[in-house]
Amino acid sequence: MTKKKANYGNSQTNERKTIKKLKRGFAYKLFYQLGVWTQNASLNDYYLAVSYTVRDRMQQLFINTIRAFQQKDSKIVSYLSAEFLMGPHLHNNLINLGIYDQVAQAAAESGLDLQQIIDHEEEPGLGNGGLGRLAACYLDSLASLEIPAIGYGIRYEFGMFDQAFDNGWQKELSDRWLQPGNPWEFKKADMAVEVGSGGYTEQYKDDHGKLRVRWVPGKLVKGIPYDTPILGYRVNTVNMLRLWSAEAPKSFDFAEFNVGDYLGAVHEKMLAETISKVLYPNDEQSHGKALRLYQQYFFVSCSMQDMIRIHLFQFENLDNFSDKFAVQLNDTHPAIAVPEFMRLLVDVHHYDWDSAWEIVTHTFAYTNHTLLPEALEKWPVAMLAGLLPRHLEIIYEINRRFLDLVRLEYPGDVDVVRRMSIIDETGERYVRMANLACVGGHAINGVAQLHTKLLKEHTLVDFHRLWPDKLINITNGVTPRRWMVVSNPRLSQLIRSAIGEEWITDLKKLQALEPLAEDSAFCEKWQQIKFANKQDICTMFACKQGPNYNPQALFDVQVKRIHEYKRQHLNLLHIVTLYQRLKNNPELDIPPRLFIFGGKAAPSYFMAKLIIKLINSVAEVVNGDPAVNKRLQILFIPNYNVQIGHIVYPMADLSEQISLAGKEASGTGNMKFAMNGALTVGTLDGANVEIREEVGAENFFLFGMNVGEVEARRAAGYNPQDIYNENKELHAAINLIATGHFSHGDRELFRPVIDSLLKHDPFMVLADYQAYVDCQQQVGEVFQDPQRWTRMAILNAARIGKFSSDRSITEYCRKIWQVKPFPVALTLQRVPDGGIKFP
Ligand code: B1H
Repeated sequence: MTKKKANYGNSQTNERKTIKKLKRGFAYKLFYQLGVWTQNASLNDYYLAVSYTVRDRMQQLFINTIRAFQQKDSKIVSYLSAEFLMGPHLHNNLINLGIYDQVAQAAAESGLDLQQIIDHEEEPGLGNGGLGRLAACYLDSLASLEIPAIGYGIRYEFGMFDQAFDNGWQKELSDRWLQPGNPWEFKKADMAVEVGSGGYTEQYKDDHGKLRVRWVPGKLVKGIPYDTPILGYRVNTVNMLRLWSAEAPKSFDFAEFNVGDYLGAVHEKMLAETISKVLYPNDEQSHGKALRLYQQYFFVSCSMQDMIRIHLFQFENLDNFSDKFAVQLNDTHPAIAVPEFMRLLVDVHHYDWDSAWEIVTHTFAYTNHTLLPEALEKWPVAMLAGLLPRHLEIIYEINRRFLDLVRLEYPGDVDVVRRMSIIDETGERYVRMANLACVGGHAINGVAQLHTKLLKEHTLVDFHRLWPDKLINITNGVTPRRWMVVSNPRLSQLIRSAIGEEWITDLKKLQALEPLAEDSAFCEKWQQIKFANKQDICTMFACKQGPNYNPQALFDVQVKRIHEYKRQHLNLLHIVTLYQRLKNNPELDIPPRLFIFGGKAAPSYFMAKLIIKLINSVAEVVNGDPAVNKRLQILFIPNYNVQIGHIVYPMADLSEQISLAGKEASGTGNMKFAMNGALTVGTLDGANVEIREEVGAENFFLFGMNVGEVEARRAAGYNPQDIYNENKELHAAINLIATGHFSHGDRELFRPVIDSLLKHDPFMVLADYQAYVDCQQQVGEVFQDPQRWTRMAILNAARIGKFSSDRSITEYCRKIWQVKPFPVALTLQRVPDGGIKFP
């Protein structure tokens, strides 16, 4: 298919011209926009100058896409998410625009190093982990598939904290991502909207004498949109990420000022701005935090008002709203959108309840991302009553009508009514956000086959019984643009030279690599690339205690949030086991291994922080012990984020996906590793199940209990102490930690970890220990046969096509959103030299 595309320098004859223009662009931006000249310019100035120059080249596409949104026959996907973990923009935009080489050349001719400039970018870390990163991958795929889409979220002034280590303990530092200036966003001050809080509701008669309800908020804040263009890969579509920032409304502080309370007004202003100040750094629910609830309401209200404005720009009323917008709720964090849209329709636009409900339920769909009961959101009724009194009334009315339906369906069954109610009345009363989201939308989806199955059987079993077609599966995916082309240029180039470029937008095409797994010349190149990627990381991080890291070693990597269910401590028990084996038998024939960890712990999660300290403590002893440190080393990379992910996935040999079966909804790191030719050691959890199906059981290191076995084991009365007593190596490994070998003799330091494992072991680390250690033995043996290992690695990459986010988004479009690609025609040209005539 040939499309008319914006042509920035991808034809030979234009090449020199483009480079010249780029060079002029850098100088121009430096001089006019940043107000500096080369002698005084800092690296940040150069970064900004280059980024502004690149951004200019996206503008024509961006403005044309926004005009396309305004066409009546285009349907827009609105992705509502409290998190967007975008990662750095510059490199990605260069790749998607197709001007990387020209910009690198122009930079070099200007005396600049493009790589250094790319590395300088402070990434927008507006997410905790998988959920936020998934939103970012989906925005990339939506644009690349030419689906009109807006990502709506919060412009946190402080994103995810920066992690440092202080004597092995995690220290949190504030993330000042906006300080160097953000060249990618456009502030749209005149598109601000107002959002209320508190106050009361009242009845009144409208002009026709009809009795209505309205909310009289006690306070108002202003939401200011900041728009970031989201470029598709080599297409004309440039979608929009619209993030809301909170400010005090002018009228408000003037009112205070007039009565003389200037400081009071400033204080109010500060309070208003607190709303979008900081991302909550938990990968679970932040129980009972009113500010968190208000953050959710704030961005949801701004976004719904924004969509209504866009809609009314084209249509007379909101009757056909759900033909124009498909609104996806990324977990329950934006679920307050359901009562908010009802309020806007009924109270503000004067729809009757039933018509409004029809519009609402045709508009929303909800993605569930977790089975962990502690992560299911619920808000105290009392808190809602104070903050959002009208919404609480609306929730009650939604619930009343819904429970009538439940009673009709299951006459006399009071238990089912109690379970399905949006209000939890078992103790203190709560609003259950998952129930609200299930009732308020037309589709619910899980994020991997196993996850969806468990939702149907457990977490959402009643909803599935009531509406058997509503709950569906859409397995997660990740974008190959960022996770291969941007982050692994060496491998991408090899694949390109072997099978062309189509795989970048059609990942199943990687299948063409399969026969090359038998081609020794190709395998050798593959190995060289992995080796070069590994060397990079050895150069980047010097070992503090022992010899430098060895690029020949097996790079065994676990990067993800630190959480007991993800079982970093199982990995650690294996390390301690190998350490003991080597101490007892220096002749042991095992390949050298470098264990790499990365990940942050929620600041209030004591056990996760202690596990970080434990890993760092074991690292100190192992790396510093000349008896083992040629064959065993540990590297905990601090501050794991998207940027570090770019380095980590391409150099991994082994991907650790070892959560207890039934706990990880999907996982997405597992996909990124396999794409880059790492083999997985993993349980039958989340998307591991499907990855194994795709790559073949013989190319996947499986261990541990499956969900059924976990349940049976627990039902039979799980006692971790028995395993500890019976398993000699495990016993010794635990004792080594407990007796202070890794804590300078301190037997108390790690006692909470040991106690948890021996007394409760909620994530059954001990039950899976032996299977894991045995499986790792097999991993080591296969690694000692490089030909075999490489073949398996190539087959992993060749068969990973299913896990492209393009496939996920295509499914969302077809099964939930009912939207089709809407290619953007370049009707608006770039600003002509002679200027433009204003209307
Ligand atoms: C996932 C979250 C999450 N599931 C609450 N749930 C949060 C919940 O700030 N909060 O309150 C933040 C995040 N994140 C992850 O979603 C799953 O654990 C992964 O398995 C999954 O791959 C990812 C994307 O679907």
